[in-house]
Amino acid sequence: MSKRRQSPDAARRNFLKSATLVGAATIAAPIAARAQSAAPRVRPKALPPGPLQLAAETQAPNSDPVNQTTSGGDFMVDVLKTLDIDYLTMNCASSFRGLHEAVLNHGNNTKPEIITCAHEEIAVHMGQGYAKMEGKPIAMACHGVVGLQHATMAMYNAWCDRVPVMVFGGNIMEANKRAPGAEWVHSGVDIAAITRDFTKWDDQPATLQHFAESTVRAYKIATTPPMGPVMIALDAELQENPIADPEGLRIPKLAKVVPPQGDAGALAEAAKLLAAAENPLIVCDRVARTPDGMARVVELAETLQCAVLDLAGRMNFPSRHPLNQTSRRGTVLMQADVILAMEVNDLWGTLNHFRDRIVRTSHPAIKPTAKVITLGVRDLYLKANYQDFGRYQDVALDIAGDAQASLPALTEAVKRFVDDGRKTAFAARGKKLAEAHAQSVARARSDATLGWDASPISTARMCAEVYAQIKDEDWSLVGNAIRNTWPHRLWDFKKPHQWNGVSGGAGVGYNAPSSLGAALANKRHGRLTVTFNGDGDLMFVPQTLWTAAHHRIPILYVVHNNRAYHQEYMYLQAMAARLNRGIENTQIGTTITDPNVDYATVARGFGVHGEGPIVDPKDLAPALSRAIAAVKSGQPALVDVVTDQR
Ligand SMILES: Cc1ncc(C[n+]2csc(CCOP(=O)(O)OP(=O)(O)O)c2C)c(N)n1
Ligand SMILES: [Mg+2]
Repeated sequence: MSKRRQSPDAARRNFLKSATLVGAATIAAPIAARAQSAAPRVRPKALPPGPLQLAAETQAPNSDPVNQTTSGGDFMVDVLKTLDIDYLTMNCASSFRGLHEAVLNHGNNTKPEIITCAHEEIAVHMGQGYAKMEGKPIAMACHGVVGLQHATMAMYNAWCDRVPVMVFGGNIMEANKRAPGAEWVHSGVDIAAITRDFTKWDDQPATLQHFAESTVRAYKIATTPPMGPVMIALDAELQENPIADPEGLRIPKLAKVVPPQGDAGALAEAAKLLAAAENPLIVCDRVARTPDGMARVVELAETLQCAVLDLAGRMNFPSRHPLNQTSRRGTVLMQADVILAMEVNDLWGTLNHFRDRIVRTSHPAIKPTAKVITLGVRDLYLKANYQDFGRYQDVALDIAGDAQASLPALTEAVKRFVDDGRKTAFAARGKKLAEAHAQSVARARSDATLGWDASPISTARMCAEVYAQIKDEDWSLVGNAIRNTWPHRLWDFKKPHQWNGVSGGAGVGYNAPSSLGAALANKRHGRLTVTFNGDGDLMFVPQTLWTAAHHRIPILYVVHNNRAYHQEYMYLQAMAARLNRGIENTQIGTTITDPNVDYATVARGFGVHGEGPIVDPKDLAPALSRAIAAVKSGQPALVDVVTDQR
């Protein structure tokens, strides 16, 4: 074990040994006598404990600690430390108690530091939000079988969003080692099986050396574009037992993975098409992996002076950049003669109009002659079962390669095709686009005033009031509520950390915990994290607020409280209207009323500063101001804003 830290925890282990010997000497004594002894290991509770609890509280474990100075978990922590993993989000469980104990006492609860979550879905979603903000994964640990079952929807969101999360699930591989009861029902032959359709890779190491190699491999696979969650099943005995052969263990080195760049010839061909086009269009979705990504998209767009349609899967393009034509989506798609679609998740869905309100119909959103070029890693790793790949779209040139990594070469190639004549034409095009952009911004400002004084409060006013109070801070808007609407139309997004995309799998319950994960990353950088949180989303995972308070993670939750699963409410109304049956009944099963939820009280119950419910728009600014003051002092805060729209 050449790379292992040399027993920084020897003192603890020695203490444990001597404490245990004291305990062992008392084992034969009657319980009553032991309870009176001068220094019981743990004071029993006032209520009569059950036999197992009594044994745990009054007796020392009777075997291992006497001789055991290391655990496999210690080595596992050493492996995690080499991967620079900042946090381990988890809900505690005996199937990974070996790892848990080692993180605390061998690893000193740093790198990783434990973040306690009250649901495994929260733990994975925190990892998803963190990775997109910080550019690297954290670890998540869960109980065998049942904890993993809770984790799965969030793993699916991370998979669809192409985000790396390292998931560790406890298991007891050897049947003869399982205690009757929970240890049997929480063990499996292959616990990762239920996650395999939405992870990039998984393994169940049988030895510590195997653990080291597979964990480093898992990290490498997870962080190589297209990224995704990975899963390691952790045998309990491997974690808990002493390290048999410390000198024989070696932690492999993680080499930095260089993302794949598109073929140079293909990029040159794309450049030629783009440079010659009358109305080239850049469509970007999950392009920016690092802070550099946005600058590279800007450089290409400015070189071409062309329209950019930002699908906002990441922070790809400044919202106020004159070439940003996202608000003119229909127009720029229809005008385009060459379209460069970069890391677009659903290309067909982007290039076609689809209606499902009456009967399902579709028609193209682009000209039949438009040439579509794709650049991305989207299709380099697909799985068959879950249909997250969308309908097949014809394209003229399909370049496999990480868009961010390929952009400098593409931009250089475009520059080679630009002579003075093209430059003049490009400048004229850019000028027209800038004018159209300015008009869009003016229209957004005027649209936002519609129903300005209405109560319940309009979403436009809610967003504008929040922006008015944070715009001079180093803000970061995260989460997926109100995606790509008012904030992107009204706010000045220009820094890489000001947005981190959406859920991926549209699994509700993403917003609250992924935003907290992003806030955990932002905390280190002193940024003010804000999220608009759907009430339906918050009802899935309200206990996220406790984690925010417990770990002192500053974040402003603005609850977009339309007292409904409003999207579904609208779908149901359309369905009833289609059948001419009236919409009177459609609030049944779709609204969150009777009783109305008082989220400010819920927040306070979890130790979070709570404001609201805000019904009158004039009460909003003072409530936000108090909440933001709390956030700036390092606390989480929530403002419940009663709205009536999506
Ligand atoms: C896990 C899960 N359950 C159900 C749905 C269906 N669904 C889609 S949007 C939505 C409403 C979410 O409510 P809220 O967060 O309040 O957003 P709103 O539509 O009201 O803006 C639901 C239930 C889903 N996408 N994911
Ligand atoms: Mg709602």
